[in-house]
Amino acid sequence: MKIYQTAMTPSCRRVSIFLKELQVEVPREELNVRAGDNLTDEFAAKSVNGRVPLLELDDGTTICESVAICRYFDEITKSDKGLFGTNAKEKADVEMWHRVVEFQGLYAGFQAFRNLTSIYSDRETCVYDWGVESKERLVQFLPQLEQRLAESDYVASSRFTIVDITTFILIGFAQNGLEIEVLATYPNINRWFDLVSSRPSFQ
Ligand SMILES: N[C@@H](CCC(=O)N[C@@H](CS)C(=O)NCC(=O)O)C(=O)O
Repeated sequence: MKIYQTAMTPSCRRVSIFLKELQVEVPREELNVRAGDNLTDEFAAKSVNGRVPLLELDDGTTICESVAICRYFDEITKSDKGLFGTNAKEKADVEMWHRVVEFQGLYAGFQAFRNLTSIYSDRETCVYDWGVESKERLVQFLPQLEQRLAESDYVASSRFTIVDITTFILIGFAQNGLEIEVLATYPNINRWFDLVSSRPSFQ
């Protein structure tokens, strides 16, 4: 098996941190998505969404979408770390917060970056105003996250879960990719960010 990735991209980093948490090593093939390595017919034939990360299994079948890849490894390793939750309520909370953080935070952030920078104008129509609006939606989501982390040590549960990995990727992307000053503005996000950053898998 192997993972096709562009290591520095947020979605690939999300999978890499998750695999480190599970202490699973998977061979990688590095692609340059900015140069269009994912736009070839060969890659399109392997991937439903045409993006990285993409997991290729030994039988030649493939899985795209970073959360689907994480879930696959969580299942096959029979992990007892409960990164997707342990009981009915916690699993539902993980699912709920994961969707909230992805749809209101990460997806908005990606749309902001792609449309403000026109980084992928060779493959999609970039709409600057949609970038501005998407960035604003992400900015408006941050107080909700701050409130949650004022009440809970971690985002979805009282323990570390996959949602903390996704949220860590989101905050790093907001700070560095979109120049939103998150950590200096929100003390509880800052407290949580220090907590998760100290985990070996985040180094
Ligand atoms: N929802 C997907 C997002 C994948 C994604 O957008 N990957 C980006 C890198 S972070 C990519 O492949 N970009 C190249 C392109 O859009 O052509 C996931 O979680 O895997």
